[in-house]
Amino acid sequence: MNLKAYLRSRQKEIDRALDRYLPKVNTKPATLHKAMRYSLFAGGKRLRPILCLAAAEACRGKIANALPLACALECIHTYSLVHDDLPSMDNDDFRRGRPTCHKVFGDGIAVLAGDALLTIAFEIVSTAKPTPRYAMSILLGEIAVAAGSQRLIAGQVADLEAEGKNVSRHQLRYIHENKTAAMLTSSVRLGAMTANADAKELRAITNFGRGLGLAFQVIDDILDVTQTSEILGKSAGKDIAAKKATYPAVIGLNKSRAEARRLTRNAHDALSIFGNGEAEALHALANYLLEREY
Ligand code: GRG
Repeated sequence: MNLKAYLRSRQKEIDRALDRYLPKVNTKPATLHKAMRYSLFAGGKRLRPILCLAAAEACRGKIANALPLACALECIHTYSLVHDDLPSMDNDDFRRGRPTCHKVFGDGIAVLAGDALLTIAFEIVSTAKPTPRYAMSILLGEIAVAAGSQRLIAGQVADLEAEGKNVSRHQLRYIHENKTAAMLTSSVRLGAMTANADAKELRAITNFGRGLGLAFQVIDDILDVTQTSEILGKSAGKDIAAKKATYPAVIGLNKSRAEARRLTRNAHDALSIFGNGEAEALHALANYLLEREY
């Protein structure tokens, strides 16, 4: 498949849908809506929504039915980046190739833009079409748990508390599984749910998401030490500067690369139940994430 064209077309589709879901810039309070849109349309890769749509496709679902979940995932992801960049957290000036939300709108509006992006995600989910196996309560529960105090936020807490400390490989895995892999796993699970996946398909998609989600963060850690800020669109080398718990810091660069390859192989293997090219896009996305440069 032509992955470049596939990614471009999916990104456009997701951007159009996000534009429909978000209040316009001049809607009162205009500063808030401007700030939400500034961060949401800053040029993110749209990985979580694209994975959600690809999982729906693998389970023979309709893209239109997965789009609300895909957009909700991107809103939550963007909120987490806006808050992560705040001076009280990672204190970053640069994200998605431009100044961070708080640098442009101030800390107060950036906090509120993050809050509003998180909240609107649930409003968007409420417009989704449930399927016979997955009621609205299941869809809402899935995304709330992934973004909640025992997953995304738990990972962020553990990450903050690990700064400057020697962490074990076990603790590092806990951080990555929660801070990064949980949302990526839920992205593919939600896509599968909108396609009314059966238990076997959902299990396969979940295992794919876990492998890919962990591999994604190992690669992110590697890129932080091997790439420039210009290519990443965010400040490179921050992990070392902030004494962050990362794979290269704990097991070294070569072993980290081998671990990313091993986890990606596991992700591919999990898809073996799908036939007739159904999971072609998921396979291609896993390879792309392993080879990516930013
Ligand atoms: C504030 C609750 C809260 C959580 C923050 C997202 C996050 C957790 C921290 C940001 C730093 C970091 C390394 C997060 C891990 C996830 C990750 C690699 C995010 C970047 O995702 P990409 O590469 O970004 O998909 P784009 O900009 O392309 O969407």
